[in-house]
Amino acid sequence: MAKIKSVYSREILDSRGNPTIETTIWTDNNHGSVASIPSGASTGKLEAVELRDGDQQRFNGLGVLKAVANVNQIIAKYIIGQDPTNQNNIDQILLNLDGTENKSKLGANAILSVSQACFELGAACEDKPTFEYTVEKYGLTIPTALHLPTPIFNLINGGKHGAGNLEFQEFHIIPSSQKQFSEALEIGSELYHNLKNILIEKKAIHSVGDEGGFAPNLFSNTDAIELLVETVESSRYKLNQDVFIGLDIAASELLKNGKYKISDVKDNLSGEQFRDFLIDLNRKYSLISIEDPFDQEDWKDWIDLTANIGKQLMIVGDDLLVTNKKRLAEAIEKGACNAILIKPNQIGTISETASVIKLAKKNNFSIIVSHRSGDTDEDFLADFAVGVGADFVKFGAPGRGERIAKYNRLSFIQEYLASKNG
Ligand code: 2PG
Ligand code: MG
Repeated sequence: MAKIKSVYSREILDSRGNPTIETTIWTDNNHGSVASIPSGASTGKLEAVELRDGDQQRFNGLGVLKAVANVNQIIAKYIIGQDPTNQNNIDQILLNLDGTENKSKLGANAILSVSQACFELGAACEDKPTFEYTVEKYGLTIPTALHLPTPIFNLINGGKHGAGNLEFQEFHIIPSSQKQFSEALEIGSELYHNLKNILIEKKAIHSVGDEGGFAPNLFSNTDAIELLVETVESSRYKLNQDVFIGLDIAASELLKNGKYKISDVKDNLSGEQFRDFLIDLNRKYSLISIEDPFDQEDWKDWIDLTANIGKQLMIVGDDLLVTNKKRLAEAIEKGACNAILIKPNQIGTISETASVIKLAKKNNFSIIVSHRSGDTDEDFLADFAVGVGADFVKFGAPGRGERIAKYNRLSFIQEYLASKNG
């Protein structure tokens, strides 16, 4: 059995140019792994704590030297000597060392960097690609080249990720799940470039936002949806057959004094009025998913919307569920949504993430494994998504290196599986 010989963390930069943590772990038989941790901008209130230094003299307070020191000076000595293939044991050590409900003592960024690096190291020690190791560890699926997670491409970035005048955070193009991954990627890339040309023709801004999608200067969220419709219609694909439209409203960011404020309508909307607005949008565009349609505490409207149209499309809990088993159990009991966004850094360990996925699957929730708006060139999530049998992955636009790293890894996995099966 290989044993962990060294654990070393350092501060690196993420795709927004902000500091984040990277941890490298070696075994005594010279296997190594490196894990870096992403960071959100529209974060759920109940996410595990991302530890930042708050020292305004460095990186505007965003430094992560405390998290780095927590790994190097506190966590490392308990992890050294452990078996990297015993993930439950590793994660239990991390949970015990932290001892808080929300990982505020050591920081979820510090904890996950170790949990994830150990996980990848376990795969290396067993001489397996990480996705195969995930399958073996959690037994949640048997992947094939034909049934990889369907990519959700974020082609227009609004909200906190965009230029400022679109309130909805993400406007998605989602290829049909009938398509193989390679074809889905081709569709995403072609539509991304078509959209750019349309924006240029309209003399709209076509620079990109945090997740690689365009961040244009439009008048309303409906205008952005119309642009996606036009993009698909000008292509060789058929809307609502080859590709579908989805949204991440990130509605917790929209609520002002109990009302939802959007540029599509003059008056601020109550929860019920906003629900009717979304039902109308769905009637008009046959959406495939709406993520975070309401504020994270607005259970009533979540329940109403799911009762109304939950049979027709995915109602996805992100800020509502924060990859947290207790929140998910509450949502299941209340019938508040039917799909879950999975972000390991919302909860802080790989074991806890896997157990949330298990509960969601048991209750027939659709599983969407997701990046963060501040991310790194890390491709771990592609393997993890395949290994847990996610239905979808949300890795941003087919543009910007940190998004492409994950899509390219999926395409490698597709080829690898195809060559093995045939
Ligand atoms: C989201 C995510 C990722 P952030 O809301 O779904 O797209 O954004 O990482 O800023 O929370
Ligand atoms: Mg979201």
